[in-house]
Amino acid sequence: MPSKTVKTYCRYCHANCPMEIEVEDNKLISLKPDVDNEIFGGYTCLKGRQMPEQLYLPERILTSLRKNEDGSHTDIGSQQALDEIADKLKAIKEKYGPRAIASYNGTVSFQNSATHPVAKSWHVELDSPSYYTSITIDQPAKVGIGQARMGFWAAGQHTWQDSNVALIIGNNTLVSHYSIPGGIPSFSPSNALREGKKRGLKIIAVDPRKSEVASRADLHLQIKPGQDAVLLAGLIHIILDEELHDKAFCDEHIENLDTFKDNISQFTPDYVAERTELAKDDIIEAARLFAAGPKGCATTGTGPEMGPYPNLIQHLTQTINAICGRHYRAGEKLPNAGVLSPLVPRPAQAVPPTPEWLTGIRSRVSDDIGEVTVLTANGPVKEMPTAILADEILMEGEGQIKALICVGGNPLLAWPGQDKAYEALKNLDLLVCIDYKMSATCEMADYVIGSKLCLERDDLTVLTDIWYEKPYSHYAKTVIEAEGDVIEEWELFWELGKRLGLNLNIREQPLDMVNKPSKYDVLEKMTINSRVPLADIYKNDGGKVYDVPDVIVAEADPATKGRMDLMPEGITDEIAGTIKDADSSLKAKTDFPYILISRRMKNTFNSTGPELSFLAKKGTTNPAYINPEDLAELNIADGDVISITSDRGQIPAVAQSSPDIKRGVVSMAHCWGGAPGERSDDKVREIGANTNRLINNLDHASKYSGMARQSSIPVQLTKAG
Ligand SMILES: Nc1nc2c(c(=O)[nH]1)N[C@H]1C(S)=C(S)[C@@H](COP(=O)(O)OP(=O)(O)OC[C@H]3O[C@@H](n4cnc5c(=O)[nH]c(N)nc54)[C@H](O)[C@@H]3O)O[C@H]1N2
Ligand SMILES: Nc1nc2c(c(=O)[nH]1)N[C@H]1C(S)=C(S)[C@@H](COP(=O)(O)OP(=O)(O)OC[C@H]3O[C@@H](n4cnc5c(=O)[nH]c(N)nc54)[C@H](O)[C@@H]3O)O[C@H]1N2
Ligand code: SF4
Ligand SMILES: [Mo]
Repeated sequence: MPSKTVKTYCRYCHANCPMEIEVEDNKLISLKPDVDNEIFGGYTCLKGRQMPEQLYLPERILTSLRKNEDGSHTDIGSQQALDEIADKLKAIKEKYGPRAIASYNGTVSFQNSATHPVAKSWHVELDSPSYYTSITIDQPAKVGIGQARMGFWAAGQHTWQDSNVALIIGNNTLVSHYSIPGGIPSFSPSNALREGKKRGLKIIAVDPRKSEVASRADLHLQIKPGQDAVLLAGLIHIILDEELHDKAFCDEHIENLDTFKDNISQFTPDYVAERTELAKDDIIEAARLFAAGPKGCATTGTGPEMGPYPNLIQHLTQTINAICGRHYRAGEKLPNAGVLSPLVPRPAQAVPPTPEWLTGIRSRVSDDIGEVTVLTANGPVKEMPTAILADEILMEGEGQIKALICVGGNPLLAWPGQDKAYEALKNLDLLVCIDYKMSATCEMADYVIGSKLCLERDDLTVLTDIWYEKPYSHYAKTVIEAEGDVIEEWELFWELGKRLGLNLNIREQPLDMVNKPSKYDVLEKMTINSRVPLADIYKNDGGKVYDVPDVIVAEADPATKGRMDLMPEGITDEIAGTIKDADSSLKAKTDFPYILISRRMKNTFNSTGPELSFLAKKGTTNPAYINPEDLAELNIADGDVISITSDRGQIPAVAQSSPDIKRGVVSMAHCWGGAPGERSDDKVREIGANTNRLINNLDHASKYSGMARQSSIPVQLTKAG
C-alpha cells in the first residue's frame, strides 16, 4: 500500500501540537509539524518529535503483566488481568468498603480526553470518593481553592492577546508549555511571546532563576524563593497606597478592601525589599508597570504554587488582578468562550465565594484537609487530595485505602515524601498501573496493563478547549491501529466497571455496559450541546478555528450579582504566618542555608523522556543547577557528585554550574531517580535523584488540599565523599 499522510496532534504533553504523520502499512514512517495550522504555525518541540521511537520502543509494554512472588512480572492477556483485578476489587470492597478502592490519575491520564469523566463516573457508581489526580499535587489553589474562597469574575480575566502587561510569577511556559490563560499561551509560546512584544506588551517575570521567560522579560525580579506572598502583598500595598487601582470597579465588585489594606500595612517597599532580596526601586517599578495596564494579568506557575502558602499566593494573585479591574466588561468581546461545551452566559459580574467547594468528604489525616472542587473542562469536580494519599494508605482504620489504580502517573517518583510513598505502595493489597513502559511504580505493581499511545487512539482537545485564545478545536483520529494487547485509560475503567456491575454514565447519559462504546460515543456524550457539534469537528482534517458567533459580555444581572471577597476565612492568619516566616528566615543561621527549588527540563516530561535515545543524549540525570560563585565557595566543581541534605533526607546529585541561578539557590527537576535506597543512589548519573526524598508531605500541608511544600526546601550542599 502506498503511504498516506494524516493530520493529528501530539499528546506527549498537554500542548496538543498539530502534526502530519506519514503512514504506510499501519507503520509510522515519518512525522512533521502541521505548518498549515493557524494557531500553532508549525510549532513542535523535541519531545513530541520522538514519538516514532516511543511507539516502537523495544521495552514497550504490549500486553498485561502479573507480578510473581519473586517480584518479577509475567505476561498474561489483558482480559485475564482485568478478570483477576475485578475479583480482587470485589473482595476488597466486600471486606473494607468502597472507599478502600482508590484511583490516582496522573499527568498523562489528562492527555487521553476520555479518562476523567469515565473514571469519575466509575467512582460515583462504586460509591468510592477515593478519586485522586495529579492536580492536587500541582496547583490546586489555582484551579479551585482560590476561586472558592474569593469568588471570581463570570466573564473571566484578561488573556494574553488583550494584555498590555503580564506579571508572570514562577511560570516558564517557553519550556513547560503550560500556562492557564493570562500568561504566555501554551500553544506555540515562542510565537505568542514574539507577537506580544511586537505590540508593546510588557513582561514582568518573577523567578529566582533567569529562566527562558525571565530572560525575555522587560523587568526580571530575581526573588528569593518562597517569598512570593511577601512580594505580591508589597505590590498590592504600593498600588493601593499610590491609588493606582481601579476604584470604580473595587467599589462595585469587591468586598472588604479596606480591611484587607489594613492587613497588609506592614508590607512596605522597604520591608518587602529586605525579605525578597529585591531592589526597592524594582518593586515599585513593577507595581506601577502592572497597574498602568490598562489591560493585563498576573499569573503564577508551579514555582510559587509549590512553595510556602500556596492558597495565600493564589488569593493575592487574584487580588492584584481584581483591584486593577483586569476583567472583561459588558460589551467587550471574549477571545474564546470554548467550542466543546454549551455556551453559558458570561455577564460582567462577580460570582460570590463558594465555601461549600472546600468542605466535601474529609480526609482521615486531618479535618482541615479533604475533598476539594477543581474547575475542570468537564465542570467543577470533587477530588480527594493526592498530597496525603500515602497517609490514607498507611493509616489503619475505617476507610483505609487497600487498592490503587494508577493511570498515566508515577507516584513513587512524583508524590511528595518518597520514603512514605514507597512504604504506602508496598502496603497496598492491590496496585494496578496502566502505562506504556515499566516505570518505577510499575515495578512495584501487582498488575500492569499495557496502554495504547496517542497515535493509536482518537482524541479531542477537551482539556485545552478554553485555554486557546480563539475558538479552536481538533479531533484527532486513530493514525495507527495498535498492534498488541493494549487498551486505553478510559477502557480500563469501563472494563472493570462492567465486571463490577456498575452502570457508568457521562453527563447523565448512560454508557452501554454490554458492548463497549466507541471513543467517539464517549466524546459525543462528553460534548453534548456543544457550541460546535462534535460531528462537524470530526469531519475536519486537522485543527481549526471555528466560525462561531462572537461572545459579547452581557450586563450584570442585579438579581445574581455578587462580590469578590478579599478577606475570606483564614487570610489574616496566613498573612501573619507569612510575616513570621519571612522575618525568621532573615534572622536564621540555619544548618540548611541553600534553598532547593523545582523546575522543568526541555528533554523530559516529568518521569518520561530518558527512555528515548535522542532525549537521553541531552542528559540522563536531573542536575543540581547552582550558581558558579556558590560552587566555588563550596569547593565543588562543575559535574561533581554532591550530597543534598534537608531535615528529612539526603540525595546525591550531579552539580551543574549555572550563572542564571540566584545565589543560595539549587534548581532541580522532580520525578527522577528510582526507589529509595543505596542502589539507586549509586546510579545518579544514569537515572538522576528524587527530590521528593528531601521532604515529608505533612510538614507544611496546606489547608483544604494538603498541598505539600515540593519546592523552596532548605538544604545543605556538600561534596560527596
Ligand atoms: N518540558 C517539560 N514540560 C512540562 C513538564 C516537564 O516535566 N517538562 N511538566 C509539566 C507539568 S506536570 C506542569 S505542572 C507544568 C508546570 O509548568 P511551570 O509552572 O511553567 O513549571 P516550570 O517550568 O518548572 O516553571 C516554574 C518556574 O518557577 C521558578 N520558581 C521556583 N521556585 C520559585 C519561587 O519560590 N518563586 C518564584 N517566583 N518562582 C519560582 C522556577 O525557577 C521555574 O522557572 O509543566 C508541564 N510541562
Ligand atoms: N518535588 C516535586 N514533586 C512534584 C513536582 C515538583 O515540581 N516538585 N511536580 C508535581 C506535578 S506538577 C505533577 S503533575 C506530578 C507528576 O506526577 P505523575 O503524573 O504521577 O508523573 P509522570 O511522570 O508524569 O507519570 C506519567 C506516567 O505515564 C506514563 N505514560 C506515558 N505515556 C502514556 C500513555 O499514553 N498512557 C499511559 N497510561 N501512560 C503513559 C509514563 O511512562 C509515566 O509512568 O509530580 C508532582 N511532584
Ligand atoms: S510541546 Fe512538544 S511534547 Fe508538547 S504537544 Fe507539542 S510537540 Fe508534543
Ligand atoms: Mo503538573
